[in-house]
Amino acid sequence: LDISMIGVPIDLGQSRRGVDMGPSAMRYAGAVERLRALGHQVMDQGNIVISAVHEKTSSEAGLKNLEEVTAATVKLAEAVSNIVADNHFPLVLGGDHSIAIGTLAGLADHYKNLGVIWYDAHADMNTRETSPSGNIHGMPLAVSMGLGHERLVNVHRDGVKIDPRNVVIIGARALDPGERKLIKEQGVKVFTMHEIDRYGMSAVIQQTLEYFSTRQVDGVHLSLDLDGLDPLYTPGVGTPVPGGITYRESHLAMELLEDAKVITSAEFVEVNPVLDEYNKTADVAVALMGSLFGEKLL
Ligand code: DIR
Ligand code: MN
Ligand code: MN
Ligand code: MN
Repeated sequence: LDISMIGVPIDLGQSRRGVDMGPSAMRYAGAVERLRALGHQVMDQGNIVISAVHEKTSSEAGLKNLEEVTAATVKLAEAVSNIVADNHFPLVLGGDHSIAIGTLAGLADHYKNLGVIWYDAHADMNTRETSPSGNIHGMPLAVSMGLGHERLVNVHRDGVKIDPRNVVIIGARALDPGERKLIKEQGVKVFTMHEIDRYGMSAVIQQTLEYFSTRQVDGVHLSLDLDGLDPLYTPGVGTPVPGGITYRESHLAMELLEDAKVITSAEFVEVNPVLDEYNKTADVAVALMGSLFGEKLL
């Protein structure tokens, strides 16, 4: 593959500082070298420039740092769209999960029926009205479905970027009341920890792939929030939730996705080295990239 890597050093979509260092942490953990060792061409495009300073950010009721997050996602959407136009694989390094608004907006230029795997402890389907926190990283999936503040919904191009019925959430275990309601209303498919425990990750991925095939998707984006894993394995995240996906289940998921050759873009988000134990979370992120891009033991 021709992989174009782009970092988005932003922590303004949530309330804990340090996740803006996620791209550095994953590069330091050897992301580029790991993928090159698998025979891929990797072009590291560096980071999107985030000009905001914390002392001077905007305030809008219920939407923290709306201006700055919007500006960053507009830039990212442009970059991602250009990467796909060049027939390269976009690999986005976060940054908090608000950046997915930009990634999905850029992808929407090229995919008309994109499938999305949202690997996360959370659904990220809040709106200003339902959000308990005002943190935009809890909103990107709703925004991409056209639900939320118009500034966010209209990033890069106006309106809806993805069809809710093309979205599969894996690993959910912390949902807000408004998110539960929206998941049902919008027809989003969710494999909570219950289904992962009950049927196993292998069956969950197989059902995901079968579902995408009935949906006739024209690509699949993997949006992987490191808090989808149990904090035992990825402690360096801002909103850890116990009872999560294991290290081994996560590798299996990546391996099965690689075997199926369906993933057309990916992002790894919420790595916060300030909260981490010796870069453990970035190491896991990069190891998962290895599996996703074809690493095999034998
Ligand atoms: C919570 C937390 N649902 C919120 N969301 C997180 O603030 O909207 N998403 N942590 O990754
Ligand atoms: Mn090229
Ligand atoms: Mn998330
Ligand atoms: Mn999360």
